[in-house]
Amino acid sequence: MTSAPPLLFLLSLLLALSATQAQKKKADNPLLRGIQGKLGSISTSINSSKNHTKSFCDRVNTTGISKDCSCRNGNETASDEGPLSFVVECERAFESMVFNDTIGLKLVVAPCDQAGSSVSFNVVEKNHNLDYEISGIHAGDEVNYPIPGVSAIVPGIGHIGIDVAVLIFGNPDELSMKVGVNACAAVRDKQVCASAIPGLSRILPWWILWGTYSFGDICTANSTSTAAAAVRMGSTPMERLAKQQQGVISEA
Ligand SMILES: *[C@@H]1O[C@H](CO)[C@@H](O)[C@H](O)[C@H]1NC(C)=O
Ligand SMILES: *[C@@H]1O[C@H](CO)[C@@H](O)[C@H](O)[C@H]1NC(C)=O
Ligand SMILES: *[C@@H]1O[C@H](CO)[C@@H](O)[C@H](O)[C@H]1NC(C)=O
Ligand SMILES: *[C@@H]1O[C@H](CO)[C@@H](O)[C@H](O)[C@H]1NC(C)=O
Ligand SMILES: *[C@@H]1O[C@H](CO)[C@@H](O)[C@H](O)[C@H]1NC(C)=O
Ligand SMILES: *[C@H]1O[C@H](CO)[C@@H](O)[C@H](O)[C@H]1NC(C)=O
Repeated sequence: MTSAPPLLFLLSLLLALSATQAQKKKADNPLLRGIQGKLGSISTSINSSKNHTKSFCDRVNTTGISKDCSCRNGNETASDEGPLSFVVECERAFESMVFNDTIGLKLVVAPCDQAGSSVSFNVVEKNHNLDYEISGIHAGDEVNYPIPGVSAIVPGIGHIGIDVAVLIFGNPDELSMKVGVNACAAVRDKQVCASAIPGLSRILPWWILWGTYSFGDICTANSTSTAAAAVRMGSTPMERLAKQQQGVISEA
């Protein structure tokens, strides 16, 4: 019976080890990593000695991207993009009683933009044949852009405008993004968004891209040293992070 305590000890050690393994596994989940990054513990998952052969889309594909979307790396020949950009194109048909429409969203992301990482979008809406574009949204911004004239009709609330929600903050080394389509309304002086609105929560928000990325190595490898230095100056305003944690855009 004298061997029992060491055995117990070994057993508990094993249990403790497997618990640590489980935690590690959880932290390695790219989706969780993206969300954790958004909530503040960004730097933990960033390893600057990344595989330099991975393109923007290789990295975006393995983080959060909607199955309604495809990613392609920008190139010299296309007019609306440069080689140091990537394009995410998405489409979804919302066949719902409260919102029956098809929305297409094209996102052009320029992580290495010298004025700070930036994004442009183009939204296409089917029912009204609308084609609407916003460009030059820079890191540090968190904005809901109403899609003109497009709304859901929710019983008890009425018309709720449909927005393109764009959050982008950080720099090419640690760029956090969350982009999609959402709908928010003021109800009794409080801003409520789709996920808290019965009937609408089943279809919106439609997040198309979310995550924290490290693109700095691509920017550096493809620019002069001065340009790379300028890129790094598009830094992270931490007030934004705090604001964003309470903001409408941060809801899941
Ligand atoms: C970063 O990744 C490389 C290889 O992928 C690894 O050798 C290195 O130890 C990592 N560094 C840190 C700080 O995690
Ligand atoms: C880097 O990524 C490429 C393509 O994804 C892969 O073929 C290659 O093996 C990777 N290299 C390392 C060292 O991980
Ligand atoms: C450049 O992008 C366009 C799409 O915008 C694509 O048709 C073309 O094949 C691309 N060229 C290269 C060399 O990848
Ligand atoms: C949505 O609209 C299409 C025609 O535009 C119609 O056929 C379909 O029944 C509608 N769906 C709902 C849920 O209202
Ligand atoms: C960056 O430069 C490297 C080597 O100069 C090249 O292989 C790679 O395709 C470039 N990446 C982009 C996005 O242009
Ligand atoms: C993601 O990146 C490109 C662009 O969509 C695509 O060709 C590829 O199949 C996707 N998946 C990857 C790289 O795993």
